Amino acid sequence: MIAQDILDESNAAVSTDHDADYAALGDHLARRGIDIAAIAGQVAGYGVAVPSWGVGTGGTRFARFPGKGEPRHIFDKLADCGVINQLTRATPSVSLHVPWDDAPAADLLAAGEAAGLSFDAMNSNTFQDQPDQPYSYKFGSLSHTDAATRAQAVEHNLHCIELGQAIGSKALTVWIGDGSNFPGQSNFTKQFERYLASASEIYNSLPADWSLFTEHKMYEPAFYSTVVQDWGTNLMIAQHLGPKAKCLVDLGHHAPNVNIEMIVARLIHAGKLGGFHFNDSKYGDDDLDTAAIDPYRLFLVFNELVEAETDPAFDPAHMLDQSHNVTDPIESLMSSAMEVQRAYAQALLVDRVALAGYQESNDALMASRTLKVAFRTDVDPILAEARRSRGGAIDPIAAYRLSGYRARVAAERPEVSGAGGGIV
Ligand SMILES: [Mn+2]
Repeated sequence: MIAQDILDESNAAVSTDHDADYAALGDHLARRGIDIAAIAGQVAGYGVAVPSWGVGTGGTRFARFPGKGEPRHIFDKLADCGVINQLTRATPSVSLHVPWDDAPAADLLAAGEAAGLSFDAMNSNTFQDQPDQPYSYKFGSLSHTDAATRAQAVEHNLHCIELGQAIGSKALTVWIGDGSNFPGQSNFTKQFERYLASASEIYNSLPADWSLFTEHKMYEPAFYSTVVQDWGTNLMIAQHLGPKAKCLVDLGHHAPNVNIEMIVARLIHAGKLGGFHFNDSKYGDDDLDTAAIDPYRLFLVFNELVEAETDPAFDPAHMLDQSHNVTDPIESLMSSAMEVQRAYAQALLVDRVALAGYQESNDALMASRTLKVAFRTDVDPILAEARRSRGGAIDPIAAYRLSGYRARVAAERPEVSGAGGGIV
């Protein structure tokens, strides 16, 4: 973790400016009838889970260029995730990926507590083969033509549930790489029916207070078809399985220009929005940092979420899911968590009474402008105040750089070979 005196020093350097900016924004929002303290309180209570795999350097199918001080195992990853939450106070939980993060539950619990973190959704992995695994997933897992391979994939998911129960998780996220690369390679209907039968076995083993999130993705690693290719198939799965099954929306798993905020609205209507994997993209599943390219789209997604928040039972899971190839992963994850909070804060500023009026009277221009007024508000002082009020950093990136954390862990953690490709 970062030493308290470093954090204090970092905050002291910018606290006078921050106080002035927060007061000025407070005056501005008061003229719009908005209480800045109430917004800051809501933002402070809003968290997004960090993926354990996000703190390692990612890669492409061409190459991976490891950074300094790469985490060696789940305990290093939890330490890094602890720093992210210490400075941002926006990431109170970690989402584990099994078997990458497999470890005794007692050890995970102790390390989580030391880092000040709880455990979010468990992620199973049947998209790559593990050492000593009897059957290969080369031609699929939950939808494989071979019953023994499907049973092995189901069994792995049950193990994830078992480990998750022991560490306080309440959800299982299932994403499969199953699909096909050639027209005719797979019988679409039979393949989907095999998937549903396998998913039902997992669903039937879910604890009563757990959720099952299924995640769609239009392509990759299969490039002609995937079994769970879009939100329509995902919704069919959730409806087939039952009330504990819901759809996970990964922002990068759609075709370019797809109206994701509208998909969000439709899934909310169906009571099947399970949660999000936040990231950004330009061409496909690029796994770029959240809001790096299109912050307005992220805002529009949150506009739908804030609209739905009036239902107290509405509680989707929020997680970052991105790949860091050219940045320090800790800095990218802190920055992305802040971008998620920014979109949430901006969506809270939307004048919903005015918006509803413009919608009713078909005033398209003023309806659009109402959203833009909220989106264009610089909410940085609100985010900073939310962090500071909970013991975090006014400027997390500056505090992190001041701390020398990366150099310190690089001295403890051996250099990793850069050979080989592969997404991490
Ligand atoms: Mn994802």
